[in-house]
Amino acid sequence: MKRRLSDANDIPSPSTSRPRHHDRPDNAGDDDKQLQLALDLSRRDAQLERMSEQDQIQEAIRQSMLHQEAAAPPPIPAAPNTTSPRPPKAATPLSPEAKLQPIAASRPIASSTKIAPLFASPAKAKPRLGDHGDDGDSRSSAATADAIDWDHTLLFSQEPGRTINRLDGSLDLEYWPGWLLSHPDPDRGRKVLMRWMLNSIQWHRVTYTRPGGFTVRTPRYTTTFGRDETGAPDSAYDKPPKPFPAPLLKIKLQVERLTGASFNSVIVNFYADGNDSISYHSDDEAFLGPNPTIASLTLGSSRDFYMRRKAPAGVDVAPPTKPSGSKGSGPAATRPTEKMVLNDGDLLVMRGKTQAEWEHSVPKRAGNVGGRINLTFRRCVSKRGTDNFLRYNRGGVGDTWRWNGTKMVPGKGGV
Ligand SMILES: O=C(O)CCC(=O)C(=O)O
Repeated sequence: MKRRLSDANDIPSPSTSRPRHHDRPDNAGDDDKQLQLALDLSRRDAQLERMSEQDQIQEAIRQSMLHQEAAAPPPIPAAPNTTSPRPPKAATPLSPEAKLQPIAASRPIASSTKIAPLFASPAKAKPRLGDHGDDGDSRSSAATADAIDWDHTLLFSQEPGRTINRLDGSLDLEYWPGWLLSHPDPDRGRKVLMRWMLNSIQWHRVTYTRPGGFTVRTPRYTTTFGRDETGAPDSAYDKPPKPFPAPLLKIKLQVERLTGASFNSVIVNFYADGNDSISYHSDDEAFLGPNPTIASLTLGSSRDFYMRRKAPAGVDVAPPTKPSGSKGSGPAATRPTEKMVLNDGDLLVMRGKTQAEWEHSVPKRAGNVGGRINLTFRRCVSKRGTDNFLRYNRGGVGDTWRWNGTKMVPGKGGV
């Protein structure tokens, strides 16, 4: 099924995808070649850093999808696995129909010729990041992004991803469990990144009015960085878009290298506890272009991630009639579902027809569920989309929040 854009403003810009990371030479094994590779890689990294700066200037906020928050289901008991460090692979329950294949041919190679050890072993129990009470000590609160060790072999897994394909590409996922590694030094890796985000971001709890007049309070903390590439000035937007902060830009570049996709915006969600959620929706608005690739990175506590097809197996999903996309139809019990648990450091890429044909959600959970941050990288193709992202992730005048080292409190400030 081919989706048409229903809004003349929503013309996708030409693809700017960068070459996939696996195009680079593999480890040759002898010293000279290793040295040459290291030089090439450091040149390439320097180039990426320059691109980062340009991106910081040029990128503008993209639009967020109109999340449908109203029909949040009641909480059910939390999955037993809600703490980090993550348990080994058991975390990805796939239904029997799912085909799980290593993607050997497209395996990305991080920017080192060394094979990175997986430093995910729970050497000593550490408190969960984002869990209330965790970040109360001054050292954690003072965590700065400068402490992060960006050595690719230490921060990013070089394990191959897995493809998850259901119903002949209707659901089309690529999944890297534990992609963002736990670092041998807990003060230099993904935990610091999470602390930095908690402490540095100006969070919003957006309230908006749905057609029909009822008010929705978004059940999680959000913000958004980046913008479409239409070149519209800040003054053209409802709110000035914010550029990517440097640490998120670095993560974005790594996700782009890994996936071959190109992103210009990120939505940041903070689920403070099991009561925070996002209900079933799809990121299929016209302002994301047809068949958008969405890359979703999890930090902190594990949460269930549910997907549900918009129509029963064998029934075509109707194309959206509105630029705001489409919801599923028909009894949910007749529609195929996919249930995963997303853990600390997991990267899930949704691509192809996934947004057109499936919805996804992070349901509420009862019990002691720690904090989780989710970054979803997207590519917004119109100014209208950027305004949408701003409205639904940074809207809500006066409803701004800060992390005080222990919990979220009303307050202003931060990126
Ligand atoms: O938190 C997640 O994993 C999902 C977030 C999401 O679906 C969204 O921001 O659209």
